[in-house]
Amino acid sequence: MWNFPLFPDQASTNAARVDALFLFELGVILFFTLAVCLAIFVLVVRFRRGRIVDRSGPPLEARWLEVTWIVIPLILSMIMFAWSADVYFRLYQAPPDAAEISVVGKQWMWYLQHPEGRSEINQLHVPVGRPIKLKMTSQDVIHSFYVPAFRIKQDVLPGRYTTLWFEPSKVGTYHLFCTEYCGTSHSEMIGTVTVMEPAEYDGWLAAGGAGPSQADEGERLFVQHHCAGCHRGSQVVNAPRLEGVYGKPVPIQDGKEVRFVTADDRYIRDSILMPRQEVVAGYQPVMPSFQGQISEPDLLKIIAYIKSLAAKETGTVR
Ligand code: HEC
Ligand SMILES: [Cu+2]
Repeated sequence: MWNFPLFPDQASTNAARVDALFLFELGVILFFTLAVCLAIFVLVVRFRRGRIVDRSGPPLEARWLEVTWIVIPLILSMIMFAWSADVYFRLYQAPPDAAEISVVGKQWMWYLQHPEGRSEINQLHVPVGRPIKLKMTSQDVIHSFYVPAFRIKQDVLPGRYTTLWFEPSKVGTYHLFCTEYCGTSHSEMIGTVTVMEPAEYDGWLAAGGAGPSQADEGERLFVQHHCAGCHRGSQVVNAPRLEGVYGKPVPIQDGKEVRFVTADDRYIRDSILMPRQEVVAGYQPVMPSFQGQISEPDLLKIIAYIKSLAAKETGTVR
């Protein structure tokens, strides 16, 4: 038989929801397009020049008609609004237990790193049935991460983190595309997502060797860039300790005012690259900027390390 699929595989938990909404909207559009075309055709034929029909006394008011063309579109658009809002929230709110994978786009490839430390280029391996959250940024221009089989797509921007999540529901290999024109070899910025059985996936991770985790690599960088010299209880510089800071509100000196900012990925990234922008209340702005000295993948590792410190918030002195 012919193999001419109109839709890519439905390989994530949300794929069928996206398709159902799409088909509903397509159906509404087709119905009204056909209805309008049919009406035009009938009227053109019926009232064509030279045809003898009653053209006298056109009705000037028809309340039932006006009510119909207001109420039906109103109901239809409200259904579309509520339905797509529901799909939107499902697509953009990652469950809290999602495993976080880092993604860096650059001309012209994708670099990905798993929390366990294993990294990949233009390939992503994930276990079936587990929610995955991608934390994405770009090293140069705007890219866009697109996996049609999962029905997900998100711009990847330099200087900012965007996220995307999915739960693969079907074992297989799927296309990964960059879908934002990003220069000469944009068309080659493609890859694959391989969805595996959990046991197989664990084997795949283990096959990467028992290397350091992403957070452990971050700790090594933290020492290498002399962050530790100031941030682990220096005698010379008064710098805040970073244990437990991740995810918490931090007091920022803003002129004479103090405002609170949540220590999320964005905040930590900016603290490293633009330390003068948000200075922690009670501290001197002595931290040097690391702009241009730490690559995007390394920044993600350092953030993973600082985040891991939040987990073991025991106040242990290192
Ligand atoms: C010369 C000492 C020094 C070095 C080196 C240094 N920092 Fe800092 N850092 C500070 C000081 C002082 C502050 C508080 C004032 C401010 O916000 O700028 C700070 C603030 C921060 C904050 C915000 C902390 C909070 O409680 O909100 C983060 C995150 C941070 N540094 C990470 C790093 C990382 C990562 C490195 C290494 C790449 C590093 N720092 C290197 C002195 C330093
Ligand atoms: Cu690209």
